[in-house]
Amino acid sequence: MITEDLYGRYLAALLVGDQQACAAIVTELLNGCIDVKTLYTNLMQRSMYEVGALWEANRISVATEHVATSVTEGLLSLVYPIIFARPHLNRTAVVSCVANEFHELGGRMVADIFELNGWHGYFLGANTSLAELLAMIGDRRPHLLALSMSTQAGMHALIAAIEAVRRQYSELPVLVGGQAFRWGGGDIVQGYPGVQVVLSIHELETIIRARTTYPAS
Ligand code: B12
Repeated sequence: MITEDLYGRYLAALLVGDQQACAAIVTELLNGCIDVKTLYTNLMQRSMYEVGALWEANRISVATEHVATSVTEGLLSLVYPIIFARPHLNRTAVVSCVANEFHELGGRMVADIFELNGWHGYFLGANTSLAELLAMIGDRRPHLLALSMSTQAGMHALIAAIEAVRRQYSELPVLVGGQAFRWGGGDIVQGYPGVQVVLSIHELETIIRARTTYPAS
């Protein structure tokens, strides 16, 4: 369980870039069998949002924010033994940020949630060009496409991606999410057929499970 005290200790360690202290806290939570979605949202996402607010208020430097991001990215590897142990069920998702979107932590977590649920979650990372995205879809023929957007400045690129995907892969369901939608814009993309705005990885997991065929036991 993530108590306020534990969260406070984690944030303090993150802000000074003490990855050993952060790793010890994450390991303790994983040993206590914390749900990965809870770990991602209530510890990592929450602390990175707080890092962003501190940076915006000029209370920490850009360098401190970069270190916190780098430490958080490294901590995801502690979850991978759990992810790698999950059997795969022959379902595939392509997960990507659109062109000019450099925030990649959320997208990586989304790919992990697919993997945790037995899907192959291919994460293309930050700033993926539309041509590369379309080529990967053609290559992997995913059952779902998930696009992540953190700033509303990315809306043009997102719309361009949705329109191109709709033209070339008319049946491919597209999920879009990320904190850009906290500030609106969901109605714009929701108007496209087969496109759904998904606001959290908890909601995402419900969608994944509804689209998974489990082997008879
Ligand atoms: C780290 C960071 C950066 C790093 C990113 C590095 C990296 N490797 O990712 C760098 C330095 C590149 C960066 C750059 C910029 N940033 Co920045 N950044 C952040 C920061 C501090 C943390 C981002 C993060 O990792 N969050 C944690 C993740 C886990 O949360 P998340 O992305 O929301 O993802 C979760 C959910 O949204 C969901 N999710 C995400 N995607 C999807 C997709 C689907 C399909 C689903 C279902 C769910 C889902 O799942 C995740 C887990 O729950 C945020 C602060 C914040 N509030 O997040 C600012 C923030 C996002 N940045 C901001 C800004 C302004 C910028 C810059 C414009 C700054 C500048 N002047 O250059 C540039 C833009 C660059 C670009 N073109 O993309 C603003 C955006 C404000 C706005 N209204 O748009 C923020 C909010 C900071 C702030 N408070 O002002 N940034």
